[in-house]
Amino acid sequence: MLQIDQATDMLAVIDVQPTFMPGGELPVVGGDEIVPVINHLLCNRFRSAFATQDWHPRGHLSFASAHPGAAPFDVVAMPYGPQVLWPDHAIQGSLNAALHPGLHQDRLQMILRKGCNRSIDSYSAFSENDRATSTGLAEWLRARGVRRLFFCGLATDYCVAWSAEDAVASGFEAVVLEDACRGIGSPGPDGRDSLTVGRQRMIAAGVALQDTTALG
Ligand code: VGL
Ligand code: ZN
Repeated sequence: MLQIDQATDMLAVIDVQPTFMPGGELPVVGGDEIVPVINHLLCNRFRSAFATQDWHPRGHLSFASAHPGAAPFDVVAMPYGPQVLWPDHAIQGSLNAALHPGLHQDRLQMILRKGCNRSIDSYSAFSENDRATSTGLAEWLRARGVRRLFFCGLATDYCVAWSAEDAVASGFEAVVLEDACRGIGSPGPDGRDSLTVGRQRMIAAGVALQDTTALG
């Protein structure tokens, strides 16, 4: 059992947006199923929570459409390293980029928008994919006395995994609540899908993988 300490624990709700759900531009299988699970955490478990929102301008360089001849899920070399290309998604101001309308937003103390820079993707809530541009989240959390983050949302293998790894790198404890997340699971060059790779990376980084049933 994991006992929640309301003074130092916070729930991190990652990219719970229709753009990542069935019917959206970059659908994650079962992405809509986690909304009631997360609402239960927001309303009955955690007193403190924040959310992130993927928030891209049109023509964002993580979009395959911005690279002539490329297709979604191709990998290209960017100045900051390899970048998976995606269908156009999370367009600033579009209906599908809003937080899911059923999410209990009244419980959120802060909403962080990321991926606004046209030339750099930002999976992590802490820093853009160039690893150089901080979002300021670590300082915001420290100012509030947060020591441990519990992650839920989309997608397990991208924005959740990168955020949880960066949380540990920034000195926080990180727990990913896997049944409150769904993953993309895109096939990799070595035959291992991104969900397998992401879980192994998180474990190696010191992130705890748990289910919501472990919460006391
Ligand atoms: C995400 C791919 C591209 C995510 C965002 O929220 O995991 N994945 N943009
Ligand atoms: Zn994105």
